[in-house]
Amino acid sequence: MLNAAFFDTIADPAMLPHESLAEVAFAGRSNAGKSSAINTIAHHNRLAFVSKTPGRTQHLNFFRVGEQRFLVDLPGYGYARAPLAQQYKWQGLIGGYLERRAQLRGMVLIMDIRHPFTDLDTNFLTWFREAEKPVHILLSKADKLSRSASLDSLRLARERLSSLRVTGGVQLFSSLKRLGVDEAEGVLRTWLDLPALAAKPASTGRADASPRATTSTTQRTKKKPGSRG
Ligand SMILES: Nc1nc2c(ncn2[C@@H]2O[C@H](COP(=O)(O)OP(=O)(O)OP(=O)(O)O)[C@@H](O)[C@H]2O)c(=O)[nH]1
Ligand SMILES: [Mg+2]
Repeated sequence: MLNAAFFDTIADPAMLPHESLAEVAFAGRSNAGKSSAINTIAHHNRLAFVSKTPGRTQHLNFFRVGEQRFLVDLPGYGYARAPLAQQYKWQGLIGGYLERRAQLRGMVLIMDIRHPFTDLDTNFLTWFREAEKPVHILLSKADKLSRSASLDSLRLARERLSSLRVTGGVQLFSSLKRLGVDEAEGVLRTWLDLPALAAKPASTGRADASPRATTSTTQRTKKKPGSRG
């Protein structure tokens, strides 16, 4: 399990945390489910701010998930009612961050499974290609479609990605049903050099604990009452 703790809210690129060694950004259209996905993957309620009002996440919100490791909740793009000045600010802050942040290991792009690959998503993906960093797509709110419609959408998304010449994974995801959580967590752990998820007992999957792991998830499980940390 990935345990996240809120770390900081950043509105100015000069204030990005220096102590970060590795981070993964969550991007996507406004209201796509970015904050919900972070909460679900990080096993936390109300960690990242979820809202029915699009455009609520306005800054870069950093969540610490391990020693010097962070998830970054980005403001959504494409909220039509956002003032133009705010949209430009978005481009400046987020664009600069995604382009220049050396610690950024990859981007998780959230797309509502009912409206994937809008022009904005496509432009954003082709723009991010220049960064030469991996992308992992969550087709979110998969609970809104039947299983077979979801699988069709997954297949189409894979085709779409390869036609855009973007190397990246795609998966189904639902915060509501907790669908695809382990798969997404596995990607984050790999990108952040965190220890791999323990294989489930009945699974035949590889059980290789990452030899490069620098932190241990067991490290902070035994907390003395009253102790901090
Ligand atoms: N049915 C369903 N609804 C979801 C799911 N994930 C998020 N939602 C809903 O979608 C809305 C937006 O979710 P957020 O997580 O705040 O979306 P966001 O992408 O962070 O939005 P901004 O910060 O405004 O860009 C909320 O009403 C959520 O409850 C899901 O898996 N299934
Ligand atoms: Mg949000």
